Amino acid sequence: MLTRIDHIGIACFDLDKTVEFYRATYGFEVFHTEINEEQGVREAMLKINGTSDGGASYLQLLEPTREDSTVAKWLAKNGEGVHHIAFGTEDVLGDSEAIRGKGVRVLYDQPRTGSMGSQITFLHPKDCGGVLTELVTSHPEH
Ligand code: CMX
Ligand code: CO
Repeated sequence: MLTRIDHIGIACFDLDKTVEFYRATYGFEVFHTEINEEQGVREAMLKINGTSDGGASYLQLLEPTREDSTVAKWLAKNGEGVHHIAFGTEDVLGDSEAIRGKGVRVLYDQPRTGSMGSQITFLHPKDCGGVLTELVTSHPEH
């Protein structure tokens, strides 16, 4: 069951500059940074709220690490902006399989590693009204 907004993914050309915008404008601080080579991104997670069941919500700021990454391709076409939304679930594989059964393309057969040790998959934006949609099962610590 999808129970919350896990994060909103925002693509940018310059991660440090974008982090500074969110700090100076809203007071959001960086909770975590990492490079995900498989996804081709350097990212900063800004924690917006925490909840008692461990299901926090974040902004995920994304800068491409290589020319052929999906985010680089998207930035070249669209410029900076909202790239995807992500719903949280305790069972990313089970929920994605159920959604696949409704005729929505799921991009991965098995969940892959996302931010902070989470397990993630994506739904094709063309089957979701133009919204690239990620499903996330957080690492138990987050
Ligand atoms: N939101 C909405 N539509 C999108 C999109 C996005 N983020 N990315 C691509 N599209 C649309 C394009 O506009 C295009 O539409 P048109 O045919 O009408 O022009 C269509 O989808 C195909 O786009 P494309 O540029 O040819 O891109 P690809 O098909 O090569 O890749 C996708 C699209 C969704 C398969 C790819 O972006 C993907 O695999 N995404 C999942 C992984 C990812 O995004 N990783 C980065 C984030 C990591 C994280 O969150 O941790
Ligand atoms: Co994401």
